[in-house]
Amino acid sequence: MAGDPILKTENKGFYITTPIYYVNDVPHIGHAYTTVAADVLARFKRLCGEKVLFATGTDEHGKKIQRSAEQQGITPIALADTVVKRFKNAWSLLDISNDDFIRTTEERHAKVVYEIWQRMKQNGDIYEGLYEGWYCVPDESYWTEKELVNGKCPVCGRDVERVQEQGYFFRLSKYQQPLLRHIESNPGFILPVSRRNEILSFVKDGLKDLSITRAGFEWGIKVPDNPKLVIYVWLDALLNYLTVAGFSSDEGKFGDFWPPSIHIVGKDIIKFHAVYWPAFLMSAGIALPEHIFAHGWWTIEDVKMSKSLGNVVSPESLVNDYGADATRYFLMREVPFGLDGNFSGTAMQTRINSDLANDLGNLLSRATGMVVRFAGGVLPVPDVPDQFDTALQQKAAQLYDAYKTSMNNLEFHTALSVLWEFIGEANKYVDRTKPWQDAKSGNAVRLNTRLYHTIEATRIAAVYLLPFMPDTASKILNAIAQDTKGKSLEQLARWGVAVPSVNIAQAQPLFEKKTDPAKAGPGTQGAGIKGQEPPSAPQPKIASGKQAAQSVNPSITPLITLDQFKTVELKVGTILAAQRVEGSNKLIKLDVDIGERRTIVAGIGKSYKPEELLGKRIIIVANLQPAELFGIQSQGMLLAAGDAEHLGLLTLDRDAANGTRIK
Ligand code: ME8
Repeated sequence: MAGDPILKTENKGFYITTPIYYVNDVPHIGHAYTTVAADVLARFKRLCGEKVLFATGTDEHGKKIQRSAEQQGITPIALADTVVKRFKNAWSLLDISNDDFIRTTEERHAKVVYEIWQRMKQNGDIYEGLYEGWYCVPDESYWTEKELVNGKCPVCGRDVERVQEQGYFFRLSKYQQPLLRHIESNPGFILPVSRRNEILSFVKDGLKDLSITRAGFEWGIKVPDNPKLVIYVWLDALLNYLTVAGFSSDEGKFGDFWPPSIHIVGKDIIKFHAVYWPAFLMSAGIALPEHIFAHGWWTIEDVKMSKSLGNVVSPESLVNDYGADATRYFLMREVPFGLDGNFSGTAMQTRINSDLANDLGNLLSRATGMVVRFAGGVLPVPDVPDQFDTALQQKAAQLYDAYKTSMNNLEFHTALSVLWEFIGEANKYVDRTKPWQDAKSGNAVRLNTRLYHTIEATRIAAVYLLPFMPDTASKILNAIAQDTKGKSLEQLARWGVAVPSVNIAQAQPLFEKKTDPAKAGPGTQGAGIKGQEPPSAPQPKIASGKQAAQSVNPSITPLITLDQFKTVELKVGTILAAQRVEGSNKLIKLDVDIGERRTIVAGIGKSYKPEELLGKRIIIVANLQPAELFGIQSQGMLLAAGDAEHLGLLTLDRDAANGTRIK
């Protein structure tokens, strides 16, 4: 990439944050994504020798948490305490190296909130007033009548509540122009560019003052001098970033780390971070963060993740099924950071088998194996390099710039892709130079150089892997008896750092290949049942977009009566036309005759080519509510069984007219 990278090495510490997650729900793959990305960056910066403060935590106040606790018959703090354990456990399983874990119910945080409230008030930015409008509890956000879509929250589509309450407002409108100027003169402030444009147009449209208190419930930080009101949970939550940095408690730390180098958030909460947060900071006279990066959204097997669909993938199940490092690798490699992603068990399995077990695993295995077989398990001292050796050295030198620039541009997938090109080159080096022939012919000079170069390339690959797969990288370095102590990336990336004459044994395989089709599916949590294991064998499933994720564990599927079954209208149909849905590798749009014409979008694209489907007699659920997939309305779903790549369509073994109802 041309030009300066986004993240620069500066004269201050590198302060990186994730959002603080709500405690009404347990952690899932979405939270894991943000947290792993932040962790990768934090580890990278530490490896570069920078001083890092990396924080995550939990957002524990507000109506949503209070309501969730009430529904479970426990106090909000009891709920928070339980869920915090789940988050901390998930982050420990995923090897997250956070320096702080902030909870907004901590005393240190309340102090900061009070201090900022006073500053904003002194600046004349807080005034009393009546808020009248709508409130979305799941998103903890205010909406005007005009902003609602069909009377629902424009962001999450859920019900909103009418609110009419006396409270306090923040003069957000006063900061419209200063904010606009800041965004315009700092192109890297909001990233990626699509989000920057979105926020620019939002701010240009005008900013209304923001209600910053809520009445009628208890669970929050009380407004100073008016304890009947609690401070709006987003004001409370955003200030966590100040608390962590030691604002008004640890001047030295604050001086070292403020302003934040980067806030990593999901695109769902960019408005809060790129509009409200900087305005609060301007009002309090505090420097603004350098970058706010909003990443994309993950779906599961092309379906939106939701508790009601029972397709929520937990970090625990991912680690259990695939291991921490493979999960971290998949999340960072599969999707360019900033774009939406899709989790699929099959894609995960492919990454493990091809990238990790084959490419990386093979390199370590042959590097150590050759030292054992041809050099008695002692790493030889290299001799003068020939053209093959220097070519490999040059690839390693080029990797340094490409990797570092990608990392500083938050292009994690590119960093991994250039690293894998290098791993590929190292494997090719062995294939081309055939050290076993030198062993056979007794050419010790050449052999020693080849063995050293193969180990050195393996070491360098492991160094670059450290931020992404810390455990695997350490295993590799241990296997080749090399360490990284006290050295920065720049020093470690240099050719020739591997210490010769060390003892090396044949390394154990790093990754087992996954061949179990049952593991190809994501480890979903059963609807409402936390931590339930996924079914151990492929279940019959309904192969249409949104509904595909409803294949649930049989042990949690309740029995139904015949009358209930009869409410499902199953009909015979014939496929008249089929074409792939652009942008999806799984979905096929079908034109089906069931006595009338229906468009059906089905997730069968990995098992069937469109042309194979023409004329097929199929069974469809005809009275399903239409669902929109990739902008196409699907008017029913077809029945199929098997895992994503081996689906079989349910069909008839005797003829029946199109539209015949199945009894
Ligand atoms: O919003 N794909 O907390 P939250 C990718 N407490 N990322 C996802 C995701 C998905 N499907 N689902 C969630 C809050 N995330 C507030 C934040 S910060 C001061 C307060 C990630 O528990 C993503 O990072 O709803 C998103 O922004 C965050 O979880 C929302 O977490």
